[in-house]
Amino acid sequence: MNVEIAPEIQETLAEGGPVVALESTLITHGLPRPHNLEVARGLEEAVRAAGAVPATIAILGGRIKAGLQPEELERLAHSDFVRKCSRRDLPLVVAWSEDGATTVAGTMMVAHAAGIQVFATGGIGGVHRGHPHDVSADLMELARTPVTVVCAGAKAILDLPLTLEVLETHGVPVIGYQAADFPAFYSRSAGLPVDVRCDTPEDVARIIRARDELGLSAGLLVAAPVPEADALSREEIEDAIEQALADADQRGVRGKAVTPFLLSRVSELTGDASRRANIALLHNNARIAAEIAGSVKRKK
Ligand code: PSU
Ligand code: MN
Repeated sequence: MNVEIAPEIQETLAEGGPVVALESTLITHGLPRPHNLEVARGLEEAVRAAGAVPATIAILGGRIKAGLQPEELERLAHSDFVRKCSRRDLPLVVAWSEDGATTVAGTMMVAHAAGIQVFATGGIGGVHRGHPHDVSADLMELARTPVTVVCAGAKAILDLPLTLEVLETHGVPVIGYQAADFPAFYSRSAGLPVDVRCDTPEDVARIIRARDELGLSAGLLVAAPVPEADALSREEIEDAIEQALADADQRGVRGKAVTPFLLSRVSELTGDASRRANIALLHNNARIAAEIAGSVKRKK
């Protein structure tokens, strides 16, 4: 895969310095304007503040990029014509010279091709509730691409027990970051255990190195709960989720449109509180990913 890597990122990688990949679907399909651009910029700053270089990943005019110029980030945030790109969609945007925003799966592919080992996002895709055959390509990508993804779990719009089962089947270790339970995005616990708890970036770096020494090709999922101050309770969010799921079924929303529909409906129904939680967990994950990237590089 031919990736256009921004000069600052190229230099950092060449020196063996820490780089953190950031996804772009959350900018185009995950958050409403104008918060999307603010958050995209804020996450880049959060990565820098924690000592790493951010690499926001997207496709512009069919060119796959790691690291965007400020005007490129603005173009994505303002446009209505950006294709949501998972593994399946990449050849389509490239062939058609379109703009594309990468999901967790798409971002992992590009990050790996660029030599970036750590990636921060909000929530991964998973198995959809009531639609167990709608399984996000994010899970399959975690099965095959050795990138460490820092997230706040998966949103409770998904079937979290089935999501963890699929990760287990595909050999993806799930690490709780300073937590023994898998988080549920807006809330700190899904009431499901993780495979191992890590309390420091060094702990995670040890697992990354062991995975590499064993020659395993799966990714790692690092799940960090949303910071306490901005967390919502399961009960607070559950009614909105039930409503959003019913609306999606009633309107016949299918395929790649399901996740963006549910995200925007839940956010409409819950307002500021869910958006605050979303932004807080994104910043938290960006910082943790930068610390892990630093730790992986230091021990080499
Ligand atoms: N979860 C969120 N916010 C998001 C997404 C998931 O809380 O923006 C996006 C991510 O880019 C993720 C994608 O990779 O949705 C999953 O979509 P799908 O279910 O179509 O695979
Ligand atoms: Mn889906």
